[in-house]
Formats: sequence, C-alpha cells, structure tokens
Amino acid sequence: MNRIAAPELDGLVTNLDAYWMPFSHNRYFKRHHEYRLLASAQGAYYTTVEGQRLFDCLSGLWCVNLGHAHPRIAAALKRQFETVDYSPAFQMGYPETFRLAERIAALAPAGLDRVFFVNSGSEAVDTALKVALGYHRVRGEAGRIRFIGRERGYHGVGFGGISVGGMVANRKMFPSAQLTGVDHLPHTHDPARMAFSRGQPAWGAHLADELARLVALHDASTIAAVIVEPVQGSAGVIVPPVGYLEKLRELCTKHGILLVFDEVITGFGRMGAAFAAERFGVVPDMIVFAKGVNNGAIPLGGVIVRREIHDAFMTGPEHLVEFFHGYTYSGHPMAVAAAHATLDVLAEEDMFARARALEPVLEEAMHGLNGEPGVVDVRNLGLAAAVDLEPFPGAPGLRAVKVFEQGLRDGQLFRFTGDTIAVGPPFVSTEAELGGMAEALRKAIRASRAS
Ligand code: PXG
Ligand code: PLP
Repeated sequence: MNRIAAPELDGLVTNLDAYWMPFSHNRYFKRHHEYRLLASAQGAYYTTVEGQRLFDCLSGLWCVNLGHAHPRIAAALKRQFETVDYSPAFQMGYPETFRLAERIAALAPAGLDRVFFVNSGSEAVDTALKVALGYHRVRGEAGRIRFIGRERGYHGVGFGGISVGGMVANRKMFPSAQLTGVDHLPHTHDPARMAFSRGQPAWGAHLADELARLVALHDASTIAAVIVEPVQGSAGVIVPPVGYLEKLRELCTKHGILLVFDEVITGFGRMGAAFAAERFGVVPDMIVFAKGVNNGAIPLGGVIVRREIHDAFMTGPEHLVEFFHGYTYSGHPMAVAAAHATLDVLAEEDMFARARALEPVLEEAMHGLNGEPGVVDVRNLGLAAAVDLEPFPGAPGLRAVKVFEQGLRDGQLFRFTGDTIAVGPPFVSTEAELGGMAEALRKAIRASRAS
C-alpha cells in the first residue's frame, strides 16, 4: 500500500492504490508523490498539499490559458448550473450552444463555419475522420478511405487518433486495432539542420513532397484526408519549416484530399492568433479543437468544418438524421458556458495580442539555455517552447525526471516527455515569471545527475 505522508490529507485519502493514473509512471508516483498532489489553483499557480507553490509552466496540460479560477468563468459556471445543468444533445437544443458555434465560426478562417461539439480532443479527431469518410461517400467517392497522418503526431488516444498519430509508444501495444489504410508523412524535426531555430526553421519545406510520393503510391482516389498538427505539441513543440504547410495545402487541393489541422493545442491563442491556420495563412478544410476553447474548465472539444463539407451531408428526407454520430455530452451547457466566458475574456482583454507580445520574451528566455550542458535543442513558436536534453547513457527519460523534480523543489511545474521539457505558460504570465521559469530550468538542468 502506498500510504500518504501528507498530514493535510489525513482523513481524505489513505492510500493511492485504487486510482490507475493516465499516462503516468504509476508505481514511481505512488512512492514519490512529494509536491505532486495539488490542493488548490489560482491564476498561474498551483499549491500542493504540502503548501508548495508551483508556477504552471504548461497551463495545466496546454489548456488553462487564462490562469486558474478565473472569476468570469467561475461566475458563468455557477449561473449555468442553476439555469440549465444538462440538456439532451440529440433532437433537442440549447440556444447558448448554437451561439457558441456561431462565435467559434466567426473566429475561424473564412469558409469554415459549421461546428460539431464533442468532449475532448480525442473525440474531436475521431469525429473529423468520420466526417472525412462520410463526405467522400455522400459525394460518390466511397473509395477514399485512407488517412495520412505524420510521424510523431499526437491525435489523442481513440483508435482513430492512435492510427493516424505517430507516437510509437501509444500505438505498439494495440497493433491489431489500427485503422486500415493509414500512412504517415515523415516528421519535420532534423536537429542536424535546424537545432536552435527561433520560430519556423528555414530548412525542410521539401518534406511535404513526401505527400506527393504517398499520393502516387496509393492513388489520390483512395485518400480521404491528411491530418497534421500545424505545430506538433506533444512531440515537443516541433515547428513546421517555412513553406511546409503551404505545400501540404497545395497538394491536398490538387488531389481532392481534405486537409485537417489538429489545433487542440494551437487553437484559441497559443500561437498568438485565434488559430495556427491564421498565423500561418494556410486554410485547412477542418479544424479540430479542444482544451483552450473553455480554459480547460469543463471537457469540451469540437470540429470546425468547411461549409461545403457540412452541406454535402444535408441530403435525403429532412426528417431523417444526416450524420449518425454524437456524444451524450456534445455541447454540454456547462462546457458551453465556460467557453462563452473564455471567449469574452480572450476578446475583451486582447489576449491573442498579449500572447504575441510575450512570444519574444519566451523565445529569448528559452534560447538563453543554448550552451548549457546537455541541452541539444531549443525550439519555440507562439507561447510554446521545448528543450531537448541529451539522455543519460543507458537511461533514456531519467534526465528529464530529475529536471522535473528539481523544478518542483524550486516552485516550477515543468512538463516532461522522454528527455524533452516543454513549456506553454498561461497568457496571463508576466515577463518576470517567464524569466524565472527559464532560470529555474537552467538551474535544474545544471543540477541533473545520472545517479
Ligand atoms: N490532438 C492534439 C493535437 C493534442 O495535443 C489531443 C488531440 C487529444 O486531446 P484529449 O482531450 O483527448 O486529451 C491532444 C491532447 C502534453 C499533452 O503534455 C498533450 C495533450 C494531452 C495531454 C498532455 O503535451 N494533447
Ligand atoms: N455505452 C453505453 C452503454 C451507452 O448507453 C452510451 C451512451 O448512451 C455510451 C457508451 C456512449 O457514451 P457517450 O455518449 O457519453 O460517449
């Protein structure tokens, strides 16, 4: 039994055994939980059960962009619960959900103005893949069944998402459950050619030509969609080379293939614009979103669809369901209320501009780690950055754990995956907080030892 040592939790939790934690080293956590159990959250900080204050370097998991316990969101949720706590999503409607769809459509690139709601990024990805298959089918191209994803891509953990995703660890345990006919583009990270790039690397646009090769191999008539994160988040902030996304767009258009941007992390301001599509000036056919849409307050995700795609489904007798898909909690009134409050704050406080203004501060601070022992790459775009560390010999992943633990002792909640440290601080961070975060990271990297 993993007995809890924190007196603050006496009478609340006696052991940690029953909870099988997601994407976690369960056995290690349950023995080393100091500064890892959170008691409260306010603004850009958590407080642990021991009373340690932690700067929230990843905005929760890339979602609490306006900081925790935002009073506008808190008030909206209280009001909503007392007005309509739940409304059936099928064959019934709640006006605020329609209004949210309209607001999200207004933020999206022109032409993308139909919104399907779900509860997570993973569900949003599954939904987008189904829309793509259905779209081609209703237009008489049922042979378009293949998807093209990308190496190191993360599209959540549904069977669809792990199939198009390119995270080996997330796929290899379930080899029999992959969608058939999926292929992958190469990822775009080549440290020999682009290490320590600030913003978009100059090298690598030609990697998009691999799509032409896959089209030639499979024939365009068999391919439904290409799905990519415009900036790969989970893989460690892999920024697309200049011209790369433009080439993907061009090839998809040429071959009648739908282009899906998975903007679960990049949407709603992380890139200093409503969507990465806007920042890069490349318009996909669908945008997948979640996380920041409502500041992570209540699970919410969705897919924004080009109007023609939506309209293609609107055939047959009007009294029949057009698209056999949806979730019990699609467009949940609580999630919707949190989203309205979030969009209000993003607009009224000009938060996209604030993220843009902080971008060079974060860039300077993080690239200041270039030259530290063991730092092999630093990448950044928008309010997102990552540092790759040279693994300890024979113990991949251990160095990042050490850095993470030193961070906790120094009041920083870093996110690590493999030997990469990623940061995506809240938009409400101050310049001093970003500087403090990078200096704490420097200290933790210098202190990291293999034993
Ligand atoms: N697509 C993308 C691009 C994501 O980043 C998902 C889909 C899945 O969303 P849900 O809501 O089903 O988890 C994600 C989620 C990290 C981290 O540390 C990233 C995610 C989730 C948790 C941690 O980078 N991305
Ligand atoms: N499993 C069962 C037995 C159900 O009845 C339902 C929904 O009605 C689901 C799964 C799907 O749940 P959700 O709509 O929350 O995804």
